[in-house]
Amino acid sequence: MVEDILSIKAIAEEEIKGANDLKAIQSLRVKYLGKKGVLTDKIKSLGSVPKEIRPEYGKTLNETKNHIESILNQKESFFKASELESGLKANRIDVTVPGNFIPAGHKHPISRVLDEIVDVFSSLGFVIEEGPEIELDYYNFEALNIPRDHPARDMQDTFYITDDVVLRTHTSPVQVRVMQKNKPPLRVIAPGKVYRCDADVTHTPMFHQIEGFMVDEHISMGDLKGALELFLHAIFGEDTGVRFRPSFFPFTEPSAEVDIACVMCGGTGCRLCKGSGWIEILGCGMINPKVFEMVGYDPEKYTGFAFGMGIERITMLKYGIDDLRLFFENDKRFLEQF
Ligand code: 2NM
Repeated sequence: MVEDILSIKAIAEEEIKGANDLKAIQSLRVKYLGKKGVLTDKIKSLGSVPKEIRPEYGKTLNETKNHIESILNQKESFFKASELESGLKANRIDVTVPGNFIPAGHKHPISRVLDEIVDVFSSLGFVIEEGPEIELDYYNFEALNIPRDHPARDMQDTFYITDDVVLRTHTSPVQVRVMQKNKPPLRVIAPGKVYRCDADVTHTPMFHQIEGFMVDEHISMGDLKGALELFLHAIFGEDTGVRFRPSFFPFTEPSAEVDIACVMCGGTGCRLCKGSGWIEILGCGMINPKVFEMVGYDPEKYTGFAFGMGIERITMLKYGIDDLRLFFENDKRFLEQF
């Protein structure tokens, strides 16, 4: 009987020796040590072994079981280690290979400056409003006190879609729409694309504008000056000279144009400022009472200031860009500098 066990042991050793992968080891483990395994069966039937040989038989059985278990474990850990090693070899990572280059985009300089302008006015409590680029003649002109015979209405300047519909020539119609819908007090900026039938070295048919206005009781020209001086100092530097000159717009009265000290010569006179030392930067004024009447505000009760500027122009002056066309060519060598 003991011989039976020893021959099982010999066969098992032979089979384990011949196993050449993890799977084979696993099925041999089941065959000998599993629930219904060869050695397990023998252990279960230990009770029916004659008493006289039972101690020796049991001892041999137990030693054989431990021995088989131990050589199975040995071989299993050998296969596991070599499997891990070949896996590592196959999936080796070469950390010296250069990474994949993901080209990051750039904010267009126009967007950058627009964001900066919006930040300054936001800090003064202004909110952003937007409106349609295809606009009714009424909002673009009529409600802004620009009569039918005004030069700004010439076919040369305005893209007409029909007699009553135009591509907006400024963002003022946004302000009119806001006033029509809301009561003062109001502080609003309206950024966006505007269109003029004009194209040469210094004009493109589409450009960007930002206009703003503030309406309440007792708003004065002093409020206008304070807000615009703060704004220009924030964009061009605290030491930049600022001056207001009388001007004319149909939608404001009085109206002014605002100059900053020349960004190139600082005021001594050069090619950029044509010797004057000053650069025109924006238009502004106190909103014309006729505009208030048009939107249903009482001009005796409310006053307000408004202003407008071209973003391309501000961007050119701020960054020393001398050619408008650079904004529209999308040459990465240009855009990457901002
Ligand atoms: C400018 C200059 C002066 C302006 C006026 C208005 C409105 F709708 F409130 F009347 N919005 N924008 C304005 C005033 C715009 O641009 C050079």
